Amino acid sequence: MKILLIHGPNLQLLGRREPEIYGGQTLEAINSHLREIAAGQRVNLKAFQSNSEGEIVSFIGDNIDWADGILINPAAYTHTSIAIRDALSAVNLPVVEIHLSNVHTRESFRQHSYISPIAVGVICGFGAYGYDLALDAMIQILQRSD
Ligand code: CA2
Repeated sequence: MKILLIHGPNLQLLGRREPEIYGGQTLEAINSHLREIAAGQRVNLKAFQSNSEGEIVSFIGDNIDWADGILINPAAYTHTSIAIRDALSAVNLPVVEIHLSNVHTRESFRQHSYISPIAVGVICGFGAYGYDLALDAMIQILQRSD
């Protein structure tokens, strides 16, 4: 099983700013924890972070023949990016959308997602643990489709 883990803009700051909203773990800590879980389940995980919408679109397209599924926290692009949604739709792989914070308790502009309608499911509000849940969900989804 091959799974992409995509992090959107500013998530490289995790653990260094606003821990009250996004938690105290760094992105590196989240990635290595997830890689550990993935390795134990014989899952190959490829992690990527970018602050650029175009780079995220290209990364998705470049991995069309590699990946079986996509975990993505599109960060602010969740609420703005038709380009990322179109890239995700185009590759036609199961997508799980993740948010560290519970976006539904926050500003109204965070309550619309361009990604959710094309995702299998959305996990939000559980902090870094949401990534564990998302990986677990993706493994179940891919096992069912075998
Ligand atoms: O809750 C989430 O995971 C979000 O995707 C995070 C985005 C926000 O725009 C979404 O509405 C919800 C923001 C990511 C910014 O990351 C930071 C990390 C540390 C310090 C400051 C920003």
